[in-house]
Amino acid sequence: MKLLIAIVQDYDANQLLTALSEAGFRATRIASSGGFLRMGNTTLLIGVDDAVVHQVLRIIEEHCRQRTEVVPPEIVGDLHEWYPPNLIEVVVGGATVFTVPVERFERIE
Ligand code: 2BA
Repeated sequence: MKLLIAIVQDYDANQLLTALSEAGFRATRIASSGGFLRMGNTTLLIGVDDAVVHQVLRIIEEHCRQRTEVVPPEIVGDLHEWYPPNLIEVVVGGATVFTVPVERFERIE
């Protein structure tokens, strides 16, 4: 079994969760924020059998896309001196996914 830790943009999270659920995968949604932009994003914990990891990755690819975000001036600090405020951009996403081996999994009923 693997635990997929997927960090996605908030814009994509609902559609992605719907698609995962429709495909029969369980997921846990955690509200998170990026360490660089300090903007909200969504972290999904998805526990799946090894054989279907690629299916989950494909669903993530289908529902998460790259976007350009403006870096808030207060975040860039000294860069202010070289760039006009509000014009520093970074490309974010589609998704950052960690695939972690699961030693043990139990659902207590
Ligand atoms: P943030 O940390 O807010 O980063 C947002 C975007 O800013 C990144 O997009 C990247 O394009 C840029 N960026 C991040 N750190 C940077 C730096 N030190 N210098 C220049 N640009 C930088 P993504 O790479 O697509 O990452 C999207 C979000 O995924 C991140 O939000 C963070 O929450 C998470 N993430 C990405 N890589 C990670 C990692 N190695 N470990 C943990 N979380 C990660």
